[in-house]
Amino acid sequence: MTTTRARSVQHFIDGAFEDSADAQPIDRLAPATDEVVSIVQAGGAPEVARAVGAARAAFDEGPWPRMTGMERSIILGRVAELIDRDAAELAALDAEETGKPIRLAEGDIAGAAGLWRYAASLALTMSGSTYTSNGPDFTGLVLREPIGVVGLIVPWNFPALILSQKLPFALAAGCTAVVKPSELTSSSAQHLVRLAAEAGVPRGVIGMVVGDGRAGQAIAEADGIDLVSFTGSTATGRRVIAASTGNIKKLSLELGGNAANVVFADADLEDAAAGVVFGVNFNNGECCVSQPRLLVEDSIADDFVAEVARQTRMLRVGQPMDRTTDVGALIHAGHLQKVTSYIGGAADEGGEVIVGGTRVTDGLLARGQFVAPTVIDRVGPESAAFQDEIFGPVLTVTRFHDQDEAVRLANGVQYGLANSVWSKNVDTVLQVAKRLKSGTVYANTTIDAPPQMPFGGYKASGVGREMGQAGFEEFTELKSVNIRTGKRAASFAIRAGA
Ligand code: TXE
Repeated sequence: MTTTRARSVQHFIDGAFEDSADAQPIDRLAPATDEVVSIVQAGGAPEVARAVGAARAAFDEGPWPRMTGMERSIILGRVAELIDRDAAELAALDAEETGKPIRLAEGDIAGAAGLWRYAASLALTMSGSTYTSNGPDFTGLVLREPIGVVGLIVPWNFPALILSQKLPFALAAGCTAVVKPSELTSSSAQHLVRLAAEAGVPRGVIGMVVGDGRAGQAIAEADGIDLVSFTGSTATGRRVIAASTGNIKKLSLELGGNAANVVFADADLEDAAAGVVFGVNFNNGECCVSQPRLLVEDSIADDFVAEVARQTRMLRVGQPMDRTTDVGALIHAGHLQKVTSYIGGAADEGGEVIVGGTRVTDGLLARGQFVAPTVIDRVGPESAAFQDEIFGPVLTVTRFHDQDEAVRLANGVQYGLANSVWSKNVDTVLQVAKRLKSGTVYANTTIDAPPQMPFGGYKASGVGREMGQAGFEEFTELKSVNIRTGKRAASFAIRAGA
């Protein structure tokens, strides 16, 4: 059903918003109501080529890479202030298009502003190093330079936030960018691009091509792009790798996850139970660091699972704009179908569904893609519900006897993005944290992402890091400049060790 208030979402190329020349736009249905809320232009190779051309010219000839870090920092800081100014509008856009609760969308926007502020500070400190150990007549400079034009492909689960994990860091380094938001959630990206222009980011520095995988594919293939930073599924990440080989692009890939919450008997169990319930239901479970696998020491398992089940029953499934909602609508009908089929599959394999397990269809919720927060006890490690990224509010419970078994279970999936360990014994916490194969380990806490901590995955969860100093440096190249002073020695003399 189309409503009269459906927004138009356009490409932003060389400083101007525009439609595609001929492709049919994409209707975006709000997942909570099934009404069309956005009409999104469907870009492809022609739009990407033009946006890349403008970004290339802005990089090769424009002012942005030539500004001082201070000048770039001031502009990025101004974007953060504009995000604060428009926070309510940005949060409403993301809540409507993702189906997530408005309180969480507000948290995303505050986090996005924080990322622009943090990146503004990095613009000031971009630096290389100097070697005085190359010999008396040599000084070795390692220069850090912006990598060039970057392609930023963003998913739907944290539209403004994940864009802000990439774009301000690239800009801080002096890069220019072509952005592609998800076709499901492009409106906040359109607003952010406007704010960047208002803050003074020069024309051509940021281009945006909206549309589906065809636009993403064209970015991954484009010879004029030097690096692609992609967040999305592991399957699409593999396509990005294959498409990127023409000009040997640098890639930074943040792919799927399937985190475990490892709870030992000596944990603060009240705290741990609240953390487990939050960790799997946060953002409707549609979160790459979501924690859908509870691994619990068998001596406390029955009582602990009962407490987790009790707290899960208290969660309120509801409309995204209702401030009392804990769990909103899933992203689209196909995804709801995928999530419920994992629940059915686990039950068929002997898992005990002790909370939820079904779609929620009370009253107006019947129009949207709502599923009850679910707990499935006694799920084996071979089950698809244990192995795959379900991406919904679905917790599986598996018991362990000792630390070795806990670590083996936690690491026994293809992903390695994040895990949590709960214990009051510092030996256990550190031993387990070191043995877990994931880019992030939370100890006695759950999902959080301070901008200064690097974030990324082991194994099939990806390559490269976002945020932190390491995330900033992804957008740079190093150049070694070895400077000789004084007269050069004989022509073919090679210094020892060179
Ligand atoms: O992701 P895609 P989908 C996982 C999660 C989810 C599953 C599928 O398990 O259920 O992936 O989601 C663009 N070349 N995550 O299909 O396809 C696409 O337009 C280049 C985890 O929505 O990976 C969008 O902008 N780009 C994840 C972006 O890729 C392409 C977040 C992500 O979409 C492309 C999202 C192509 N060939 C899903 N095809 C996380 N790590 O948080 C599509 N795209």
